[in-house]
Amino acid sequence: MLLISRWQNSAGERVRIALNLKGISYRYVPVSSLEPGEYHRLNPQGLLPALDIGDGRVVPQSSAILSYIEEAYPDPSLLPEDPALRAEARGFAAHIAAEMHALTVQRVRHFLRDELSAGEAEVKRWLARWLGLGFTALEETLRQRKVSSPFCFGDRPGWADLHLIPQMSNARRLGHDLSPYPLLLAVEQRCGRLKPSGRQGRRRSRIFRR
Ligand SMILES: N[C@@H](CCC(=O)N[C@@H](CS)C(=O)NCC(=O)O)C(=O)O
Repeated sequence: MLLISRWQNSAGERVRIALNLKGISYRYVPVSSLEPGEYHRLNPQGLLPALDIGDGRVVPQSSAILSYIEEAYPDPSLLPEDPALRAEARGFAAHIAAEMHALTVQRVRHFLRDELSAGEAEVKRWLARWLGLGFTALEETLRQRKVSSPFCFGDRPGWADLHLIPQMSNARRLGHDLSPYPLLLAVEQRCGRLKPSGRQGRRRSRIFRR
């Protein structure tokens, strides 16, 4: 499989972490290494990442890619066994993808600045609004869990964690203060320490980091 993505692309990071958690080997192809126009031919949506799964098939959208990986390589699962917990993990992740990432991604920031003439302060307010609401909701969700666990929804990192960690790195790069979210920070710290095992471990030093 080929993961076509870009450095510091948080939707791509979700997929990379999922592949690492499942121990699936893949080749990373930086979009910058493709010929001009080639990526749009492969993925008419034009957004990163995309996963080339062979036979000329290219899957766009991290949520679709993650579902494909989970269905094609079910073991180990990225989702909790309990259907209710599964739904909670998916809801947590969807909040990140749809309500935080989609509103703060680079093309939205550029549109605000370049097309709507928003100044630095206004763009900052925009980011603070959507990231602040989002992280507050995520922190509260973890606080309200019926059973607390080292990772978002269990003893192993999975669907929710692989959405959370790249979003936290992304927010930090955008200057958002994460100190009001101790539960999220604790999950991030645990994820950051995880090392891959076996052959994969010799190639990568951490599952959640490059
Ligand atoms: N919903 C998409 C979001 C993809 C997305 O927005 N990717 C960003 C990078 S994180 C991108 O392609 N940006 C390029 C652009 O905005 O033109 C997914 O989850 O894959």
